[in-house]
Amino acid sequence: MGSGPAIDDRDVLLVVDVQNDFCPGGALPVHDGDAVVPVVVRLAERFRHVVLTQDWHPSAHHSFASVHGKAPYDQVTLSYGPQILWPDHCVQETGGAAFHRDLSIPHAALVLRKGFRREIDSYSAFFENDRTTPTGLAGYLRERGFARVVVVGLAFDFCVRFSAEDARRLGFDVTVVEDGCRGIDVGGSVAATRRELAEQGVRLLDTW
Ligand code: VGL
Ligand code: ZN
Repeated sequence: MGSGPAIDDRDVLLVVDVQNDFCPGGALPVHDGDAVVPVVVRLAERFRHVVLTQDWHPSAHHSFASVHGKAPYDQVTLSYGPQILWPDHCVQETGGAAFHRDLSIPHAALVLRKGFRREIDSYSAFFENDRTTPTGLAGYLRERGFARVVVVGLAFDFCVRFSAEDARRLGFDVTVVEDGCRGIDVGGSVAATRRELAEQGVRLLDTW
């Protein structure tokens, strides 16, 4: 316990999308996704400041393959660019959109929902997939005076990746803790994520 760098009051833990649909048995299961839960809970106990994100789609969301009559994991071009199509997942107020039942982080201060506009997906906790429409999280973190963002959750190669990259671009010091993440790995996306994060100056730790 407590083996990683010291945690101080300017650090915030960002817990991305630890929801039933991304866990085994869910609609868009990430291999071993539920294995992050005990890791994230223990890590969160050591942070004073924690923010959770929740993927939160209306039915017939445009990231759903079913809407386009296509197969999951096909790609299409939407108004804002390429979009991978997913099985219907994290539909608002369904059990699949709920946090994993063992994700117990009572002191989390903010739950940020994303992906709630039907026409646009939102992998990042900071911007929708047009990369310009803000969620407001950057303003929240700045106003609270946080300097370092530590990112864990699901999926490593999508929502964790986009959130970490945007946080870095916005000027935060960013660390991703890999044993608190699992990936989907579409066409080598896990390896590409590791490379890309390192290139952008995001620190990757195996564990903390
Ligand atoms: C995610 C695909 C679709 C994620 C969300 O949380 O990484 N991936 N929606
Ligand atoms: Zn989604």
